[in-house]
Amino acid sequence: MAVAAAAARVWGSSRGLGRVGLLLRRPGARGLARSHPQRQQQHFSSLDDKPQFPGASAEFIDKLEFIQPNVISGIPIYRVMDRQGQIINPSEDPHLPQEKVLKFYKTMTLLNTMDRILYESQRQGRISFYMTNYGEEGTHVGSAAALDSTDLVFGQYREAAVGAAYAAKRANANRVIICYFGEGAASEGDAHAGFNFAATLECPIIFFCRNNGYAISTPTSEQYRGDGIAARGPGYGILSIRVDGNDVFAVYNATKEARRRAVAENQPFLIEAMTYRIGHHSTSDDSSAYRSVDEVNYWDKQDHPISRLRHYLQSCGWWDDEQEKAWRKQSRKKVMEAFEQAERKLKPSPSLLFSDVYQEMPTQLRKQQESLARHLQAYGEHYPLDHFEK
Ligand SMILES: Cc1ncc(C[n+]2csc(CCOP(=O)(O)OP(=O)(O)O)c2C)c(N)n1
Ligand SMILES: [Mg+2]
Repeated sequence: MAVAAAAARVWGSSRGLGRVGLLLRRPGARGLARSHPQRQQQHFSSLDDKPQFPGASAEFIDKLEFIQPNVISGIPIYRVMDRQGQIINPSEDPHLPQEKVLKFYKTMTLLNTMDRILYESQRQGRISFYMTNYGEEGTHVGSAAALDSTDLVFGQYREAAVGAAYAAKRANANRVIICYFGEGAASEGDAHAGFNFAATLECPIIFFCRNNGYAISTPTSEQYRGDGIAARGPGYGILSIRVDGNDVFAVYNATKEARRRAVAENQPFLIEAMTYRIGHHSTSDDSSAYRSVDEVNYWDKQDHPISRLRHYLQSCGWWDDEQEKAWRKQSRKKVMEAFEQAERKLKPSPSLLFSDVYQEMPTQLRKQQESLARHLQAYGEHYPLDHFEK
């Protein structure tokens, strides 16, 4: 509760005190927030109440004092289930039907199986590159399950999503845009521009940051100095929350509520899901060079999103060891079949390298296309061209 109290003090609000509940925190205490200055006039009872500068509602002080960076710190982490899969606060239980929770579990474990098989395939030289999702299954599945089928999803590393959200707002499309990115990507200039555009243009977007502790080999301690990514939201005037990303229900509740409000109120939301990247960054990385096996084992064995949900399912009597065994076998078969089917397909034609970017091909690109054609003409026998579509 000390953390909740500290957070309430920092955010200048007493809401949320006394219970750990889903509370998307309203940024700052700006009196004029969300009211457009040209549309709405403020009436002041005395000259002292009047903000002296446009763009800030501040009191004057007569003592030189720099604001400590830790003024916004210790943002609490919203969770619904504990590590044993028990619901902590019954009023936060999403009360999802058995069928839906089983779908969560099966999707999370299928992703796990897919990771294992595709990672091995890369090692065997059957595919060129792969990135696993180990440990982050709760963030993917919990957030996706809270969206509508017409919502637009921008996958990792595509921080230009704000434009699509603005278009959706103008079209009055009743849809939300969700943009996924890592805590490393949040350091890019584009992320900051995106936050500011979304806030000022009042766009229906969810910025969903998966804070998994690392950006390739860079740990969060070297990535930023503030209190994570959620702490940046208030600076941009964005409603923000930090959730336990290993708790699929917490992720689901937060995304669902952010989605509902983003559409209803035309405003952006920032969700920071705390999780841990158990796998290497990608098949080109060896994470033993920069972190200990003990650290990885801790998250794998002590706080894993899949085991947490499995505990929940078992305590409801909805899942047992027999079902687990059968499903593991079935999911492996499913992935293997899809993989073999995909392997039999011809590779896309090299000509597609040059299409779908420009309506009219620029000279430089045309030159490259001609150069590739000449190259294949001369050295075609070194390429398995019969493996490619024409
Ligand atoms: C502009 C840019 N700089 C660097 C890279 C190389 N790069 C690819 S992934 C990555 C790390 C991203 O980390 P994070 O955003 O935390 O996502 P995670 O891999 O942890 O999911 C980097 C630096 C890139 N793709 N683009
Ligand atoms: Mg990361």
